[in-house]
Amino acid sequence: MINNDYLLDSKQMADFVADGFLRFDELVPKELNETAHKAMEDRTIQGGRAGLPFSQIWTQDSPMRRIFDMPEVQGIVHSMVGPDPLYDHQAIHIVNAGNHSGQIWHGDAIIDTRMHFDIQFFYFSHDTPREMGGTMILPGSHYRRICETDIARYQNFLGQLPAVCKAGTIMVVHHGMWHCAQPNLTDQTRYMFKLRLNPTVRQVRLWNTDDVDDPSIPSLLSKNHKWYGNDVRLEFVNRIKFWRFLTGNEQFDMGYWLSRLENTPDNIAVA
Ligand SMILES: O=C(O)CCC(=O)C(=O)O
Ligand SMILES: [Fe+2]
Repeated sequence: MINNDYLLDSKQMADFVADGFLRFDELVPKELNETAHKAMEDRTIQGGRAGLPFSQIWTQDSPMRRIFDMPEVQGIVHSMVGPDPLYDHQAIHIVNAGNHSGQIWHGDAIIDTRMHFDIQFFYFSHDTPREMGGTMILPGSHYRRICETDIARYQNFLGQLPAVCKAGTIMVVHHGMWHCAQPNLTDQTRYMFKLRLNPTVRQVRLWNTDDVDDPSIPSLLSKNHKWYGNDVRLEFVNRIKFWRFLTGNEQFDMGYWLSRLENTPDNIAVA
């Protein structure tokens, strides 16, 4: 049973709903980062078959098992995809030293319009300064469901965010997030460990909901990432729908955005 102290809170979930990601700086301790980094260099990290219970994937002594068994990481997993998620896939993403070209912008899937969502962890075992890249993400892109490289013609977006970070940083992103690897101008190989998990339970109120009625939630859900121009109202509606899905509160609105669209009276006027 997960300790409530490690679950995410409603403000963090609201940020995830608006931005499509959460970032936890220097979460993993130094010794584990070094062990994981070495295992990535030596290619000794085993994977597993897609669709198996996540708990069955790594042996107890695997550095990845040790990292993902940390109560802080378990808390993130539980809050997003529940107690017994499925393993989807993992990848050790490498950008070679002196690789001056970046990856094209993409999503990691075909068009996937589920309200239910998978999560992808990006784990950085070593310091990742800007000249080493740091996976670029586009906050707020997760509702624009694309097929893989549909967006590849774009080079840069207003508000794009490189994961420039210290060793031990973990990001968790919604499966719809647009992202791409960056050039590595250093003389060191850049590693990023990615793990995708699927839920096995309805994703409703899996986090610590003590603060679910916090007055700051509507403003957290009202962020404007600006790259979508004047379409922020569309994003409000997407977020309200997702917040309703996550909380089970079918009445939730901020302002009158979704309620207006739902106003389709059936009663016939009588004289
Ligand atoms: O290496 C990275 O930073 C991202 C890689 C990636 O997103 C991919 O290959 O799908
Ligand atoms: Fe990717």
